Amino acid sequence: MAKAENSRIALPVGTNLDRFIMKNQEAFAYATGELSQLLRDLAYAGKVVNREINMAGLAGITGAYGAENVQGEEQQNLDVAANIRFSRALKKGGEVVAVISEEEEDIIHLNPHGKYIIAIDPLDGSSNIDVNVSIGTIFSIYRRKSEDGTQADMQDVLQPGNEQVAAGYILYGSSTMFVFTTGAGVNGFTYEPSLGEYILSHQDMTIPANGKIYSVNEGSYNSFQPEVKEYIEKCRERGHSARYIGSLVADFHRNLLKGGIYIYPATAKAPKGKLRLMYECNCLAFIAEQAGGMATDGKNSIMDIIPTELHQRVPFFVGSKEMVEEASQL
Ligand code: P6P
Repeated sequence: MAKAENSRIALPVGTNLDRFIMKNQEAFAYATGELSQLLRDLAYAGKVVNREINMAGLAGITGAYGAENVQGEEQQNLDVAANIRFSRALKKGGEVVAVISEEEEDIIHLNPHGKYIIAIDPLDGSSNIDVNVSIGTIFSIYRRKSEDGTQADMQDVLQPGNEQVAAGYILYGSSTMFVFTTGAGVNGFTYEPSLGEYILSHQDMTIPANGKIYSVNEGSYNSFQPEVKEYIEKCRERGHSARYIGSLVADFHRNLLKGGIYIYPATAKAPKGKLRLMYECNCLAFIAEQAGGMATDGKNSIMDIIPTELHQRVPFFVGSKEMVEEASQL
């Protein structure tokens, strides 16, 4: 179960990420040091991607790459660049036996002696890159199930969200933040570029039990199922604010801080929902639950879903516990 098997070690705001990971390492489930190194590798790749995003307009790397990913979505140059950066960092780190990525059709096999599996969306919301809207990296970490020294198999990569040992996101916004959990609460680190360090700025993040913000693309309202329409009507009657950035990590992060619900339901264009279970929904579901929130597919807990495909899509309801509960019981 992706429950807190760890004791929380409170460290002061201003602690850098390396020190935080080191001090908490003893508390990590399966504390072996490899998970610590893996988190550092992801954080490092995030620094490189952050620099490329900030320079994109000047370095001529915005815009479309000229190919589609396995989802049939037009890849942006920075999608491809981010995928390369994270894959290289994980390959070099040696802790990972395999990666599943939004940008790769099949499993990426790395070190046969690696203990961990990564599921990653290297750069979510990439259609917003050229208009300077916040975007993000989303990741999950699982322990391999198969024998050391072998190639990862589908049993390794198709694990339910409850098996995650860690999850996080990097938000490339007005400031860049690294937010993650290892099952002992959620902590947020703000990137200080002049130091090249992530600094603890949001300790033990908790999402308000209720909120007044709902995030959904109401342009698809006519194709929503009746219970989704019913919930949106309730939000409108209550005078809640509609806030939808079109970038999942940005919408999720705001709702985590202020309270609210993000919904990407089944629509006519996306009958199973648009978001991917393995490298978007499970990751944010783990963080939401660790922060006291909730995540469902509109009925059942996201992290209970037994995956059947690498790029499986699911409807996604995530955020304040009371809001997600109500929306999922209609
Ligand atoms: P729509 C971005 O493509 C994304 O995966 C999420 O970041 C975002 O919340 C959603 O899709 C936006 O999708 O259909 O509302 O444009």
